[in-house]
Amino acid sequence: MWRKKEIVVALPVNMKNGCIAFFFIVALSVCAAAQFEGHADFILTLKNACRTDKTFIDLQDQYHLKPKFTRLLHGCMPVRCPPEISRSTVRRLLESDSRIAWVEPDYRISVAGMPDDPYFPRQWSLYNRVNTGVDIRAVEAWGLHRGTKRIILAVIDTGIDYLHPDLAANLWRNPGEIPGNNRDDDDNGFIDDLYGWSFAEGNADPIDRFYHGTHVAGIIGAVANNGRGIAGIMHSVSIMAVKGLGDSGFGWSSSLIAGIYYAVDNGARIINASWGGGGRMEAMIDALAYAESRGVIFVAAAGNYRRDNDVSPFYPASYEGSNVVSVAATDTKDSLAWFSHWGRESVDLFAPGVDIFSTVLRGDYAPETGTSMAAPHVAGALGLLASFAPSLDWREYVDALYTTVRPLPWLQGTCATGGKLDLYRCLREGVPRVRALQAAVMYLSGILDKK
Ligand SMILES: [Ca+2]
Ligand SMILES: [Ca+2]
Ligand SMILES: [Ca+2]
Repeated sequence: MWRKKEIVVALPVNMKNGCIAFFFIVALSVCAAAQFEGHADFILTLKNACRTDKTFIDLQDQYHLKPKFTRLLHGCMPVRCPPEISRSTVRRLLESDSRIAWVEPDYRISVAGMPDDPYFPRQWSLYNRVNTGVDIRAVEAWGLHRGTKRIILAVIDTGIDYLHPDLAANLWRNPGEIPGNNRDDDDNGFIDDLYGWSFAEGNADPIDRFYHGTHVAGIIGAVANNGRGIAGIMHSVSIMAVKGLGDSGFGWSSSLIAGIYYAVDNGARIINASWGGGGRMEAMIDALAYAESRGVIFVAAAGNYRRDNDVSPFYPASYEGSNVVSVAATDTKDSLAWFSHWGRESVDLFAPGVDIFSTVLRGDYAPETGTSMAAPHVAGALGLLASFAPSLDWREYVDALYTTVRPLPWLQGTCATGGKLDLYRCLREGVPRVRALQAAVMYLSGILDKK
């Protein structure tokens, strides 16, 4: 868009002669001065034979349109409709006009998917302007897809502060449950379970009073582009709050196992487990096998005591099920984080886990460090992938995740894939046949639109 003001300011540098400058101002402003700022209701594209000044004027008169620019931009004519007629009516009229090839909306466009959340510059693991390559290329991935509420992702943790203003809109709400009426309206065995359930306390309130689950939830799905705080990997998602750990960050296997069954039975596609410890348990193996049988992926933190999980397993990350994804942490230099576990066979991939800025209690934000922060990067990535390509099998999501990692040659032998999450590659290259299908659908819908 050209503006008179910009031309006037620029001219003294380029023009020696005031008369010539004046001529150019007039000429350019006649070319395409703006009649109004901001969005148009529709962008009309005129057919080749009708790209004339006469058609430009005739269309305005006939439909009472206000063009954004004073002249046709080749065949393009952004317009505002008369306020007294509904836009859908005007659209129908314009679409049936034989001089117009296309009637399209004026889309809101932003700079390469960069969110407006004020702390986004601190989210180095999503987008790193200085050390490119250490991030997971989230901004590029958001150019492809940003998530949907259809995907339910369970955070089994210390609960979630579901009142946090940067999380509330992306929390799951049980659609069949009426809260506070002391009845199990959806007959799932849990009374008044709106956001999830607290298996740590045995009640319907999975509120976080520690910080940990709230921090994990923000990495996965803090509300993006709301001018507040941070952006989650999924801009839109339904996060289920399952409280299996108590208010000091500890809990019991029994609560966590119950949490897995609850998440699976209530529609979660992915579970994040940023915790571990204790011994190998058949009851947990059963719960994870049940998750697998229902197509649920279980993402677990590899551990924070600087050990080799191949030698001394860390559960649940070390369970063998192929739906169990074990995540170790890298730091801001793409090295193995100083505390992180590793395992040539038993750890699957790396994700950033040092100084990760996310949501905490009382509407606040803070940096935290641990494989607890690495796991939700991967859970969020799988959620975004499942949202982007909803018809695939869980195995295909896990395959896509593993085959698109960014190799870290200096970390070879420390995990099965030898690489770190690359969110952009995961979406772009992870599901080629879905991409082919989507391209075909877009092509066909374009043809149908024309008719
Ligand atoms: Ca219920
Ligand atoms: Ca109820
Ligand atoms: Ca935000």
